[in-house]
Amino acid sequence: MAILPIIELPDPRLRLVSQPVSEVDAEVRKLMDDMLETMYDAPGIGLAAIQVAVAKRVLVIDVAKEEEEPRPLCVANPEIVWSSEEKNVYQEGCLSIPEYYEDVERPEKVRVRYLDRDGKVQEIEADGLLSTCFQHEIDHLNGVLFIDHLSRLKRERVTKKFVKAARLRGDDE
Ligand code: GNR
Ligand code: NI
Repeated sequence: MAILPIIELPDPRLRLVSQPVSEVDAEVRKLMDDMLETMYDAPGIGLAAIQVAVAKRVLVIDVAKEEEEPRPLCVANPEIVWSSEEKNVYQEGCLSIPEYYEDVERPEKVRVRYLDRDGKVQEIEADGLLSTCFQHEIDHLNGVLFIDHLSRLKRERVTKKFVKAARLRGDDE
């Protein structure tokens, strides 16, 4: 297993639409395992493959609390097949936008169909933090970031901050 570097705003790769995997083969399983290790190390509760610069529709999630047994979910080609009319607000953060947190409103519950680590079709109904996390990660697969759900003022403010920080670091030289 390996800890992979996480790309950050304003890296343009975060805006790519990721491609479905044709099957969950050994390469995809290795990606899932490396992503889990990277996510636990960060630490975070979810990670999409594009955050480690791989444009595949693969994500990992573990919303278990620190005192609970780990509950890793390995997910390929997820599809939201139903979402509730009821909405919920959660304060979100993103490993690709470090140290920035804002409230985001999303459907309270979602039903997600996906392929698991064994390539088996699974369907799960998620609520609470798990629902928020699935929606946040599936957004990443479509090049969407949680700041896209905020006002233009907030989004432009945080984007400019990260562009400036990248410039000061000399990222594009
Ligand atoms: O670690 C994470 N925490 C989090 C908190 C609220 C809503 C979504 C998330 S996902 C985030 C990790 C991440 O950036 N995944 O893409
Ligand atoms: Ni994120």
